[in-house]
Order: sequence, then structure tokens, then C-alpha cells
Amino acid sequence: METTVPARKKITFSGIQPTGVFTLGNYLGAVKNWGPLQDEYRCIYSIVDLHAITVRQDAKALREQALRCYALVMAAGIDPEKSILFYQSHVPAHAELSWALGCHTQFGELSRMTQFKDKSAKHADNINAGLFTYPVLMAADILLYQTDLVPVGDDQKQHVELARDIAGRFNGVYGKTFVVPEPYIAKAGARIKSLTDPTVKMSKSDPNPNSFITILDPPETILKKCKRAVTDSDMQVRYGEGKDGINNLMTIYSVITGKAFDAIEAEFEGKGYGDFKTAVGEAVAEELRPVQEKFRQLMEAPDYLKECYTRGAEQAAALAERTLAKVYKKLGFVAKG
Ligand code: AQP
Repeated sequence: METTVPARKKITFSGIQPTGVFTLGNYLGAVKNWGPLQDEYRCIYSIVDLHAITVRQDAKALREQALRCYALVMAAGIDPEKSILFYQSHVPAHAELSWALGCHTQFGELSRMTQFKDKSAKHADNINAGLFTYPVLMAADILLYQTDLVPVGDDQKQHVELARDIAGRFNGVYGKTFVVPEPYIAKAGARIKSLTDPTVKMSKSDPNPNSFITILDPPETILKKCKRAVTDSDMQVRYGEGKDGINNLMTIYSVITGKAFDAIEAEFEGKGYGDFKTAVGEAVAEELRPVQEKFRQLMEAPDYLKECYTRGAEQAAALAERTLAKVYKKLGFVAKG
């Protein structure tokens, strides 16, 4: 009798840093896209707290943010029964593989990373080695799980490409060890811009809170931030060159409502920016309402959250240790007795 081997479900891995309450940028560019992948893929998602300390953090605030971040990811649609959701620091294999991969990554490659250049400019008083080797840890995060697909915002594309290069190089030297992952970048919303300077990306660690909308902002704050968003003096809602602020608001509105840019232009034909900004604010508030509601419920169930992240770490560690053992063997380390 012929037996058919079921195809292995493809694996996705992605992470988010608990460096603050995540923003509309993190949500539209990454986390919102994670949920729909859960039925088709074996999804592995991590709160990447090891990455967060590349920038100086207050320990108490980081712990609280990390707990909220876990609940927020669940509130945004990640079901821990379907996906593996865990804290990076709970699985030591991430740091261990990072060391091994760091010994196979060139100084010159890391020097070219734009995030390193941006972050070292922003934190000139703390350009630490971790900030420099961040992409190696990210490569370890991805490669540990034999990941096929990495759903990220556009800003992380360069890091995923480096992970691909490292995987290819390691496989070339030691024989097939890692799956070479592909970035998975949403067509729309992959780079949401700051509301106060629409030439730069919206970031949760931006010192100006008016520059971003957080997932937990109340509707009146969202509306206020949208109304204050920097635009231009053209007064026409249309997507075009030199209209970064309006382009950004149109992108947000389009990703949330599913409306195409020309439909949005028609909807606001002859209307001022005030009406448009109000519509964007209301759409964002409505989109986030169920996420905020679910988040509040989860935060009232700390034991349940703990159960989820404990199980998540066990599941992740089992997979990660398998890859790490394979790597150590290929590198020539003596096996544990
Ligand atoms: N503005 C953005 N638009 C679209 N996607 C974005 N992402 C981040 N900002 C935007 C995506 O969100 C995921 C998680 O990001 P992260 O927390 O791991 O780190 P980050 O990219 O450095 O995000 P922030 O908000 O700018 O954090 P801080 O301020 O701490 O550095 C990633 O998939 C990212 O692409």
C-alpha cells in the first residue's frame, strides 16, 4: 500500500521588542499580519526582550512592558493554542546560537546595517556591542526554528537578508544545516511614518508621543494625534510626491478600511484635511477598540498569561535545542554525556 508523507507545514517566525506599548506602525506593518498566517503555517512569535536591552532600559518598566506586550500580541489575534508565543530570554538557545553565528558574520556586513547607523546616531552615548551585533541575534532567532517565512515591516528587510546570507554561508561550509528564510512584507502598511515627521518611520521609542499612536491610546487621543498630524498646504486629499504626511494618513486609512487610494481621493474630493483626519482617527480608533477590550480582559488573568508563556517557552526550547545540537555537532564540539 502506498503511504503518503504529509507535507511539513511551513514555519514562520517573527518578534517584537517590548520597548514600549507597540505602535500603529508595529501593528499595521507586522503584528496584524501574524494572525491570519496561523492556520496555514506553523507560527512562532517571540517577545524579543534580549534585543530590547541594546538600548538602556529601566528594569521595572521593561518587565511591565514585556508583560503587557505579551497580552497585546494575544489581543491582536495570536492564539497560543495555534502558535508558539514566548519570551526570547526564556530560551537560552537564542543567545547560544547567536555566538556561533557571530563567528560566521563579518564586521563589514554588520557595519552596513542601516538600523545600526540610525540607532547609534540616536543613542550616541551608548553605542554598545549589542547594538552592533543585534542582526546576528535576529539571525539566530530566525534560523533556530528552520523558519521559511519572516513576516516583518520593511525596516527589517535588511536584517532578514543578512540572516539569509549567514544561513547560506554556514550551509556552504558545514553542509545543509538551516532553512534559508524569505522575508514576508505586507504590500501596504509596511512602513508607517511618524505623524510629526512623515519622512521617518513611526517608532515606539520616539521621545515625542505625538509622533506615534499606540495600540492602547484612547479614541480621543487617537483623534487628537491624527488631527495634529503634519500635512501640507495643498489641501487636497491625494497621494503624491511631496505629500508625505497625507500619503501616510492615506496608507493608514487604506490598510484599515481596505479602500484603494483612488477611492479615498474620491471620498474626500472637495473636502478639507480636517474631515479626512477625523475619518482616519475614527477608523483607527474603531480598528483598535476590540484589541484594547481583549487586552483588558487578558491583563485581568495573569495566571493564564503565565501558563501561556511557560508553555510557549517549553515548545520553543524543544525546537531550538534540536537546531543548536545540530550546529554544535557540525562545529566539532564534544557532545554532552
Ligand atoms: N513604522 C513602522 N511601520 C511598519 N512596520 C513597522 N515595524 C516597526 N515600525 C514599523 C515592524 O514592527 C515589528 C516589530 O518591531 P520591533 O519592535 O522589533 O522593532 P523596530 O522595528 O525597531 O520597531 P520600533 O517601533 O521602531 O521600536 P524601537 O523604537 O524600540 O526601535 C517589525 O517587524 C518591524 O519591521
